[in-house]
Amino acid sequence: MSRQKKIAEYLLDTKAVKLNFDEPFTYASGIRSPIYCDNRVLISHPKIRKGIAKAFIDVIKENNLEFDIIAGVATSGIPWAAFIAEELEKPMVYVRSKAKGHGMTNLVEGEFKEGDKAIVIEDLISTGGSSLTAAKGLKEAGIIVNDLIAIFTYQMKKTEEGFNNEKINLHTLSDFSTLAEKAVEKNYLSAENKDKVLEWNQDPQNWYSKHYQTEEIKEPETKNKVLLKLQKVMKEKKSNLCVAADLTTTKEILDLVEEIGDKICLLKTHIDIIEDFTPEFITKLQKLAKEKNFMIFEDRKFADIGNTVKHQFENGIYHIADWADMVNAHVLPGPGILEGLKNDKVALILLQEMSSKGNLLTPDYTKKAQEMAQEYSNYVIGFIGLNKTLKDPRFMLMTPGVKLEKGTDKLGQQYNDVESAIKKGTDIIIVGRGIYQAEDPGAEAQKYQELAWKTYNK
Ligand code: 5IU
Repeated sequence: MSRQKKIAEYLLDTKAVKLNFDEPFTYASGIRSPIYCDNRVLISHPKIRKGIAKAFIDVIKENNLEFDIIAGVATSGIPWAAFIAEELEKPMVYVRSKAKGHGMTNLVEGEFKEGDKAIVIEDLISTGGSSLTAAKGLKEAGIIVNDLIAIFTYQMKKTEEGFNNEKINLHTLSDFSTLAEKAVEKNYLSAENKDKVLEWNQDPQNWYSKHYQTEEIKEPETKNKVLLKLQKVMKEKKSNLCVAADLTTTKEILDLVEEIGDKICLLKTHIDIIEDFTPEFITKLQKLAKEKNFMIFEDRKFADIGNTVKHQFENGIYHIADWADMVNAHVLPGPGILEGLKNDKVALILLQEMSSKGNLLTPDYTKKAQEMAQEYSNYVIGFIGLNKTLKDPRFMLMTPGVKLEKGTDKLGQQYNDVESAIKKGTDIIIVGRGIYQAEDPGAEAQKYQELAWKTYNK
């Protein structure tokens, strides 16, 4: 068996790499993929570990690679570099793909001389970005880098280009296409799905929608009135921007709305975070909504049994059903929650996905939420989510976790930029801190509005 196949077999046997076309994996970025890779498990299997270390050494010997030191990329490349350096009785260093945030900022740990030649050892190449950053770090430290060896590569288009630009030879012990072949041999993957799986690395962003689009549903004869109004407002104002007004006093919210009201189609509220709520606030907000032509979405995320949510929706201090144009709900409790929230004036938005790290909304859950929406399409007009996996004109997709630039916050929020959010099929972007924390929220809202509308209508 070829080395590439042998290593692919190791990866499949240890489940370091899994392939699944029927139920693709969801990455933290929201990208759906038929391949999931976590090579870190390999170090726990002594025999396989030995086989992989030997394969690394074979590559070094077969290619007559010249080197003085073995450099592991932190953290996953380090054990492999250690096994190799130990076997070859050579010095080892490791290199971070980013400098430490504070204090000593050594990129390269271990001893070396300027002009030393290093072979860089890595466990996985996805785009190659972090490996190349590490290689550049070594070069900046005066180390010569001509070769990098990794266990596995996704064989993305970008990868080759990046390595060529840096003039580094990339050697890999196995790769995506060999793994797919091996997976077919081992009946982990059907032959007919193999080609579809292999298309993934060509265009990861759009792969899922290409292969999993549910059938497109024709324009319905009647639509929910709230949905019709929302679509009308969007067209009139050329805006698919929803601002999340997560401020805690009525004055701050009303001031913000004065500034951004013209730019939005929808204002999202969290009524229960307001410290000085009074019914007059609602009157003022509704007046502004009328003047500035936007709708109000109370992000209440109902999640209880029908009887309880009915009270939470209609009664209590906030009487949400009297003023919101739409509210949202989790489908976790089952259809009873939608029964409890049925209302001819206030439309429902269901959570199909969330933007927060580690959330438990699996692809299967998403599908169930969509099925429930279709069953209750008189009342449900859309989803909160990141990917348009259901194309049905009765529903709009609204995406939170959007900023001008990608990033995260300290509490698990994961931001997409405006363009990627819309490319994933969203109809409305929801922006909170990106706008209300800006120095000039009005001007900032206008930026988001223009960019989102332009991208949406491309
Ligand atoms: N929100 C999310 N992610 C979700 C859901 C709701 O961020 O998955 I469901 C809400 C939380 C907040 C707003 O009110 O959207 C995003 O605010 P920032 O843009 O400030 O992160």
